[in-house]
Parts: sequence; structure tokens; C-alpha cells
Amino acid sequence: MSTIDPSKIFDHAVEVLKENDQGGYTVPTKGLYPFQWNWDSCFTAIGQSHYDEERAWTEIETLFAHQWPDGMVPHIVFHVYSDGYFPGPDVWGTNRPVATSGITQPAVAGFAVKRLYERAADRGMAARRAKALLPKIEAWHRWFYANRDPKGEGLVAILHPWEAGRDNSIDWDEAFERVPTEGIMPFTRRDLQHADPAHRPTKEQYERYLWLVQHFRSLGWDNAKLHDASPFQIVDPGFNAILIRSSADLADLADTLGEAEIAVANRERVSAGLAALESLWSVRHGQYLCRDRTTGKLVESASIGGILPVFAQIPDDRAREIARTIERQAAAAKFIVPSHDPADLRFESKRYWRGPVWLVINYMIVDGLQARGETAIAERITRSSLDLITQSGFAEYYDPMTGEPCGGRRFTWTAAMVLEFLR
Ligand code: 9WN
Repeated sequence: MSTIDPSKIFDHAVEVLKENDQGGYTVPTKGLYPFQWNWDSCFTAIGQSHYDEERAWTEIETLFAHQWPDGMVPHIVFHVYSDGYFPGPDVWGTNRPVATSGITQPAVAGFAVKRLYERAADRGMAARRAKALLPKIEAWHRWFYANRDPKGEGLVAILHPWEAGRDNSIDWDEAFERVPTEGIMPFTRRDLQHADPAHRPTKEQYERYLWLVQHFRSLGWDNAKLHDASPFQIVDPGFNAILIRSSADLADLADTLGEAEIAVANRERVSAGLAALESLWSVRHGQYLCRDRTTGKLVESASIGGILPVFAQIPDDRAREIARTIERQAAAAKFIVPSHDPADLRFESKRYWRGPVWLVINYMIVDGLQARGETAIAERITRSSLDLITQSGFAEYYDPMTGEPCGGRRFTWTAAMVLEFLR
């Protein structure tokens, strides 16, 4: 039975966005996530641009107001006190003027700012605000390659699963075994007060998440040290593809706004990144795979991270092959695109990033497929995304087999993406 009248989806989405709006930033959802998250905010701004351009720019500016002096943009900004989330500011101990976490998240900002700029009705305001954000996003991109690609391979590593934004993906399982759990502080998870434990990461995974946080904290959050000191270093094709796409978009914007140096630096990163991505292609899976930088081996795990590169300018034949891979998965799942290949025995339809559908991921895939002329499958993904909304509301994520809503409800980035899908 339909829970939302299709003709009312737009209004409902705006209502969800406004309800989670805290003035200068938006929380992902009330209760479960009471702070500002990095990539959530960038997608949120794109949604806000449909009804309030001014507010959309502010969302990204607030995030960048908390950029670290070395260029990193943290994955959480703890604007106001709340003990409703674990791990909170005391656990991170980053000593920032306004508390933040000490790790980052996918670099969506370059892409988002170009999108805001392109569609702006107020051209003067857009030029002014984009120009002010440009050097900040450039500093973040520079930070990535300086700190997460120390050997100049052209691809950056994540040092914590939370950085990829796909917390408990099957991609991390093997490497995560190397992360110890000894010596971690006693802790109480808050997420389980808001969401079904069967839909969330396990206790053991949380212990390892925490061990990494404590380890990085013991190194004073010195980004020059963290990469080499981390037992978890993964080169994720999805994470890199987002950075590559944002670098390309930032370069275009820099050209338009007369910032030639920023344009050149970002174009160089794009060419090096696209060339290096090739080494992650798997013929057997028809998609990209992660590389474990510690062992040098590809990770045998066909997740959404290896499909996401279609969002970047990968070669046409790779994009075509990815479209076919999604079609194959669509034969096994009622709703697409599952965050892990349903044919893999490790697939779990309700457990967070081990199977469920996420609308932000669908959005990036659709954007990439449309750019390649793969319109039939792109439309199918869009339809599937909107069907999930009418059937199950604005959930954090959905079971691809049944469409059941999972995780948090009245979720900001889901609502933001709906406004884009309805465009
Ligand atoms: C940890 C806010 C965030 C998203 C991530 C998603 C989830 C946090 C958590 O929620 O992660 O950062 O506590 O589970 O995995 O992608 O940004 O919506």
C-alpha cells in the first residue's frame, strides 16, 4: 500500500528538509544523527537549491567554516551539545574551536558547488559565493593527495570505514580483521536506541571503529602520520571516483571564474586518477574493486563502491559494462541499485551498507549513466527510487528485495535526492 501520494512527494520532501534544518546546517535526521555530516550536507544543499538558493549556499559554507588548517574537512561538525550520538566530541578529542571528528568523508563539495552555480537564478550571488568556496575546496583536494596518496599513485586511501560513508561494507571485512580491539574504552552505542540492531553494524565492527579513532587520537590527529600508522588503508574506487568527479567540476568552475591555477591542478589530478582507476577494474565482476593498500591485493567484493566510478569520466566501454552489471542485479532485486551484489553469499538485504539501496548512491549513478547515454537503465533506477518513496517514505535506506524502510526515518539526504529525481 502506498504511504505517500505521488503528487505530494515534492511537498513532503521539502517538509522533511525544513524539519531537519537547524538554521545554518541540516541534521541528517532527528534523534539518530544530531550534528552536521559532511557529504550529507553537500547533497542537502543540492536539494535546498530547489526552493531556497541562499540557504543552499549557506549549508556548504557552514561545513567549510570548520575546515582544518591543513585543509581537511571533517566528517562531523558537533555544533551543539548532544549525548544522543556515539562517538561524540569527547571521544574524538580533536581540540578544534568547535568540536569536529578527526576523519573526512567523500569529497562531494566540488560537484555540489558546480551544480548550485549552474542552476543559480541569482548569478551575482552564485559567482561571489562560488569564488569564495573555490580555494577552500581546492585546499581539501590538495590535502587528500598530500596525505592519502603519499607515493603519488593517483588514488587516495581511506583510513577508516566511516570515511567512505559506507560504514560496514563487505569491502572492509578482510582488512578490518587486522584492526585490533584490545584496549578500547568501555562504550555505549546510541544508534541502537533509534534503529533496529539487525539493520546496523555489529558490536565487533563498532569496537574496531573505536580502536582506529583511539589510535589516531593517540597520534594527535596529525595527518602527516596517520596514513602510514593505520592498519586499515583501502583504495576505494567509489571514494576516488567522487573525488575525481569533484576535481573535474572544480576545474570547470575555476576556469569560468578565472582561477587558472586551481583549474590546472585539478585537471592533473583527474588524469592521474582516471589512469590509476584502470588497475582496479575486474573483468570477472564487470565493475571496479577496492585495493587493500597494506597487502597490495584487490578485494574480492562486488559492492556499490565499484559501480560508482560511472560518476567520473571513466572510459565508455567501462561505463557500458557497469550498466550491464546493474541490469543483471536488477533481475535479482525488486528495487535497485543494491549496495552489494545480491549474488554474493555475504549480501544482507537489510544490514546498512551490505545490501540495502541508498538514494544518494542512486543519484550519482543515474547522473553518470545519463551522461553516457545509458538512459533506459538510468530511468529504471530513477523510477525504482521514487517507487521506494511512495511505498516506504523518506527512509535512510531500503531493503532491495521488499522495499521495506530501514534505519532512520524522515531522512534529509533521501528527501534532497527526491527533489533531484523529480526534476
Ligand atoms: C558515521 C549520516 C551518516 C552518513 C554515512 C552513514 C552513517 C555514521 C553512523 O550516517 O554513518 O559517520 O554513525 O552510522 O553510513 O554515510 O554520512 O547520515
